[in-house]
Amino acid sequence: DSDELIEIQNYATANKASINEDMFGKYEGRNVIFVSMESLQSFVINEEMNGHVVTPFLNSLTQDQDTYYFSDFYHQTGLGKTSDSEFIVENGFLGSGNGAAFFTNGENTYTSLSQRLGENGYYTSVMHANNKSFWNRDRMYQSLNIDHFYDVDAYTIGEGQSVSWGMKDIPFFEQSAQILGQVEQPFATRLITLTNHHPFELEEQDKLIPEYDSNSGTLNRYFQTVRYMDESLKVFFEQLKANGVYDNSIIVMYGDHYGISELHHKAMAQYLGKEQLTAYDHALLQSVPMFIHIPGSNDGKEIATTSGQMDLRPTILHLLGISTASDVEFGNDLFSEEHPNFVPFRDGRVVTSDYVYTQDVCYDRATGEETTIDVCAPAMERAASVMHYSDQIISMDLLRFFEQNYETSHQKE
Ligand code: GP9
Ligand code: MN
Repeated sequence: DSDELIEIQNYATANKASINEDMFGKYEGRNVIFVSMESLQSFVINEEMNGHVVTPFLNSLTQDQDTYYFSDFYHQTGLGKTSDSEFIVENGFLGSGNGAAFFTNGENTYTSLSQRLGENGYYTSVMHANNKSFWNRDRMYQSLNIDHFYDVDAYTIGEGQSVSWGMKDIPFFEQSAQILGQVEQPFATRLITLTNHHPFELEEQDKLIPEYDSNSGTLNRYFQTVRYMDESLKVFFEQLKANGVYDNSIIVMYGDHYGISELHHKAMAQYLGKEQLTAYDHALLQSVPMFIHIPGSNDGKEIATTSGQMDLRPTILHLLGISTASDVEFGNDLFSEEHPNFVPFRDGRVVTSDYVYTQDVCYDRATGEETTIDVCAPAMERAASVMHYSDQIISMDLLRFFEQNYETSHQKE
């Protein structure tokens, strides 16, 4: 046993929001389809670029009767980019502060979302048309107890179906849906898109809107590749409906991390119609869209809870009726009345419903103006604990102790 783990487990348990009784287990037995939307940020949602709608399909979901749209949701990734977002969603705590945990700690023991789903009868997988060793995924997915990785070898990339980093999103979703129509149910999977990745390149026939007109080619092309990805998501939904998987599934979609870095601040300011961007603006620009689409739920709405990728693990497990009460995780159920409206970023920044803490300054979100640091202090302290404990779990491989206890207690039952 480990004293460090006991302390962390106590902290995690003491900071867990209560469950929402009405939502817990409401969708027990449904398949879960996560879609990691490459580099997608919230600033394009329900907006136009020079008169062109950028995300028509996702915009329709923000108004959809079967979709919960989370409009103040943030990525929490660091240097590990896509892999960090996977790490956070799987584990419910932050990735490493000085590298990609997928590389540095790919052989640790984890109590992942996929593992919990597997214990509850789910067939778990990841679908991503890239080489299996990119981000050390092949090794890490074993540690996360993911049953199968549909990597590039699971796909047939025909003439004209590849651009830039690899397989285009539309054929990727078409072939993925075909596979999902055949695997045993219930399944849980994560599809990772690729086309909307820097340097944001497309072939002519896939450009559905023109480029933007700033001095940043990166931002200019970004709108086009986002528009293409949006189209691919629409195709995916159609395919899932056609093969019968749709009705018995929950589809969770989230942006993995920012696509436009602070290097492009001038062009971003132009697009947003601002003179210049401040540290406060840059923090809020880390918002990524998140949707929980539940066919037949008929309860869809916008939810403005201030939340982040860490919150997905408990939220989804609870919808399926799987308890996380004893799990070491720091996210909170997004349907809980007690959600803390708090997001720690991996670099020390903190966003709450009321405040933003960045670069040693505390801002009031009601005015966007600087305010006294005291009002940010409780959130800063909480963020420091989450960062510190996440680092400890990773660097000392602490969940190997948790897993021993968990297995013993389950054998006794
Ligand atoms: C690569 C894809 C992109 O497989 O996940 O990785 P990123 O550069 O966004 O971390
Ligand atoms: Mn990515």
